[in-house]
Amino acid sequence: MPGHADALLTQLRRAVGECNVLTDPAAMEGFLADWTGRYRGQADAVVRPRTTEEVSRVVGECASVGARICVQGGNTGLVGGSVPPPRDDTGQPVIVLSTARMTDIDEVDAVGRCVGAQAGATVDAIDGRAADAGLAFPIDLASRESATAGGVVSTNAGGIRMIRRGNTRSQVLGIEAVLADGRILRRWTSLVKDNVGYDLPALLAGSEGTLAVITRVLFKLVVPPSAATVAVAAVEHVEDAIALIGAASSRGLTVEAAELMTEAGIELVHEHGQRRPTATPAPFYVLLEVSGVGDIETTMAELLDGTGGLVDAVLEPAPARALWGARESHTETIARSSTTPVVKLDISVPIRALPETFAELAAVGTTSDFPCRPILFGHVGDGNIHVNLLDVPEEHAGTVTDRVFGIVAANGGSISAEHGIGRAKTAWTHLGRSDVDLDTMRAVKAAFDPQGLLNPGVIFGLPAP
Ligand code: 2HG
Ligand code: ZN
Repeated sequence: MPGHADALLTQLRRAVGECNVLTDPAAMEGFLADWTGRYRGQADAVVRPRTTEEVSRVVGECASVGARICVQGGNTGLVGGSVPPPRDDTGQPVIVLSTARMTDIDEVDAVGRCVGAQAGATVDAIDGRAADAGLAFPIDLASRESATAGGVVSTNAGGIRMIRRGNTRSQVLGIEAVLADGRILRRWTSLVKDNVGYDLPALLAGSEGTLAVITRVLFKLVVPPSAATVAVAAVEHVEDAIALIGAASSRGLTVEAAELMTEAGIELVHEHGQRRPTATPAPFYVLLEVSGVGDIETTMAELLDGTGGLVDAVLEPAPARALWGARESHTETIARSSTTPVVKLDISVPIRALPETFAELAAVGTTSDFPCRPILFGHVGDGNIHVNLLDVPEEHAGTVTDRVFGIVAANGGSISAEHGIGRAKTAWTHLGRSDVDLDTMRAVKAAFDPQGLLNPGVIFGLPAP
């Protein structure tokens, strides 16, 4: 570590306290590797501020010596965006700025239907606070107990309620963030109409820690549905699942969630202790959570009766945790079942292209020159499929990713639906954005972070050595 890094550490200890600057390799270990085990980086220290002011001091000290900062929330992102780069050719110190101690959640504003939370507050904790006030947090995802406010905003996470409520960006009313020079940017208003200039909170949402360090977020809250029911239909074709979702909307039901799974995924989670959703297996399973007025169970049962390709079905009042459990345990079970780090791709295509794309993606396992087990599942109502490829030999990870993204691009889709680009997909951004678009994004990055200190390598890749 260069000499000026020692001076930096001294300043960081002054800013956040001795015990919140970790330099011991064993203590830092968990902050340097991501949840998937695929991405691992190096850092000189892990710094754990408690307040926005401390973050400001940390970032200011780093800026003064050109130190790089990797921002980390729950570290359960799936694209390597929350761990430092594997190498640093600049010779500058690298720190991980963990928001783990920034967990405060404000009192709910029940009239304005919003709540402020520090970046490290988990989705689950924010939802709990909202529930105490008779409201709900409109963002929900399987990793709710680890995903943080800062993490879901900086990745513009989608999740299981996106079909109903929109993405995370659209739930953000206000934001507080520390800029790359240490100044604090605060847009904090519960006004839903406020058109004074650029929408900077919307820009920071989805910027993956490359533009500023998000420290606090003012989120919208919603009124939860008074009654909801969960159906799982085991069907022959992807088309049948899509038709059922459309039919539910047409009958006046509100679709709260719509998730697709395959027999391969259900069989796997069943082997690991989950209940099979239906007694009879089928190639596909669609989980539909609907709300509405009147007898929604009868309406849903009628819709299931009329569903083409239906093999079996089950209906339970929400929250129907066992039905959701089969869906939500996919990620962890897949991670435990692969002999190599799972190649995790998160794509979306127009709904009309889903059946064809799904078939092409499922065939990647059999058309590859090496054995590989695809398990596909995801937020079918949003056209979003999580392509998980198990047992891919590490040296073939790039080739198989190329193949999947080629299929997605040919079907008019996106190579990153909701997980972001991180470090994982920097080589493929040209498939989703033109040169002009990418140049404009680089210009925005340069305006916010002229020294390139924040999450170097994320979204844009590292400069060639
Ligand atoms: C989900 O929808 C997450 O459960 C994770 O986005 C997806 O593991 C995955 O590929
Ligand atoms: Zn997802």
